[in-house]
Amino acid sequence: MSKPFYITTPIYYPNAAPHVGTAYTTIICDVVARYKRLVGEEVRFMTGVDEHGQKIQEAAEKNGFTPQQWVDKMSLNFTTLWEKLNISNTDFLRTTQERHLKTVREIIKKVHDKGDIYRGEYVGKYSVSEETFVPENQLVDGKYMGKEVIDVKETSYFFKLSKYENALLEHIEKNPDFIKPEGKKNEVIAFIKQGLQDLSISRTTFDWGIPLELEEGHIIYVWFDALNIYLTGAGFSTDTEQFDKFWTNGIVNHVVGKDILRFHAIIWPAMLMSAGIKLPDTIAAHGWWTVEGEKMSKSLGNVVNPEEEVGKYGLDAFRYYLMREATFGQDADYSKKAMIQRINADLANDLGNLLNRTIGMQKKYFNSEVVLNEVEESFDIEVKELWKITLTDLDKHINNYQFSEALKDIWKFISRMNKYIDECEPWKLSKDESQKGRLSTVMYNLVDSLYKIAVLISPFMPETAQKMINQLGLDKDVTKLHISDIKDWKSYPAGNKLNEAVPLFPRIELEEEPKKEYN
Ligand code: MET
Repeated sequence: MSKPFYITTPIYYPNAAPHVGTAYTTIICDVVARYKRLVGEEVRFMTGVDEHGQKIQEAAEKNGFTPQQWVDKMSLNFTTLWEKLNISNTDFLRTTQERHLKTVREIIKKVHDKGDIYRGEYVGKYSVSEETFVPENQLVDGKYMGKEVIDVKETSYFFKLSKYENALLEHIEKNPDFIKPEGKKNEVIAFIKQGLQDLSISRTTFDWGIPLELEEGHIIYVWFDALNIYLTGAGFSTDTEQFDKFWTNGIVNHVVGKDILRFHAIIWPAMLMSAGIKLPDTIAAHGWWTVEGEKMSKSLGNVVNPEEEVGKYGLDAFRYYLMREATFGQDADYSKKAMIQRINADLANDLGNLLNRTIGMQKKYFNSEVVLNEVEESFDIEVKELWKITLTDLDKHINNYQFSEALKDIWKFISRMNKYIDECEPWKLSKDESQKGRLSTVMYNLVDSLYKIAVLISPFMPETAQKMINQLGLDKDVTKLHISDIKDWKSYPAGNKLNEAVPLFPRIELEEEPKKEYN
């Protein structure tokens, strides 16, 4: 029996609307969650928002709201977007929820009881936009990640992060899946080896946060509050049985952007070690999106709005593009031209045509009825072999967060089936009465392969998969299928009838690039 699976997105700061990067992280988790359900695992999938801290308080004030009003309003941008993007999360958490406050209080108590919290003074720089304390050596021209920093001098409680240096290195070394991909893992190791400083975990110069019970006037540093949300989401403060099932005895995966990997791969595991709680199994860090070759930024006005993109290209094309275009862990470029090329070549052409041609021929030759005779030829053996490989490799790819590779392999199979049509030439077979058996075999194989393809793409493109299942005349809910339904050849019920073909993805004409004028 496989273990229960728990996957999390970071909790996003709700002070800005979600952009393509936020959508990407969440879609990654959705694809993995859907895939895990498909292979029969019990899945919890949480996302949410990070509502405390100086950044939120300042934004609220600037906009004339109280912090609570502000986050109540802004967090709706996330819940509505996730619905539009067909995200199958099982929970949506906010750090202002009572169940989370309970978790944080309990964790602080455990860490304090362990002797890992002490009182001191923080003197140094702080980046409000990143909500992080910044050591002098990380400043470039007095700025951190291109943004202003402020001077902070305040009494503060500290967490003994430095104490966990060796334990962290040892854990990373012993658990090769702990940080993915490899390159990012090496960066974390190098960072720890430079030496870790204790972490300031309380602030006193503003009040939008969870009070630290150790001393009046201190609120908990936003990251020391927010990271605990992963425990809250597994039921830490509300449902011990569920927590044991999904956290202690399950598989826990956190997906994060590369900019917040250090918080997750250093601070978070150290907190858990201190509190005596099992560490997550995998922290997977993805890269950033540039837009048409440029850094995405508000000042450049090129921030990609996921909702608009979905309006232009359709939801599943958007999901497909993000997952296909980026090599996990590396930066990728969001470009209109590449998007249109993928839609036309991969979706309309390769996938759409395979479905259309098959349904069309089945109608013409067999009045849409899928008949099974077994008149095999060598091409059939080849495609069946490829099918087996596709299925095994897909599992490896998804477990390694290699979505682009996973899709490439599915598309290799799609292309192989398109080639199969050309090799088998059903239009010729149909002219020869003695080839009727062979013709029905060829057509059956095509239909069966489409059923399989629909199931394999369902984690990536759930709506498209459902449309395919419907056109294939199957009365099934694609989210309820199990991979074993399509594992073997001949999974399509012979004798069944196909429905009418409806194009899945209309082709998009790429407008001419506007010509540059020179004087
Ligand atoms: N709010 C943080 C961010 O968006 C993530 C916190 S995850 C515990 O960068």
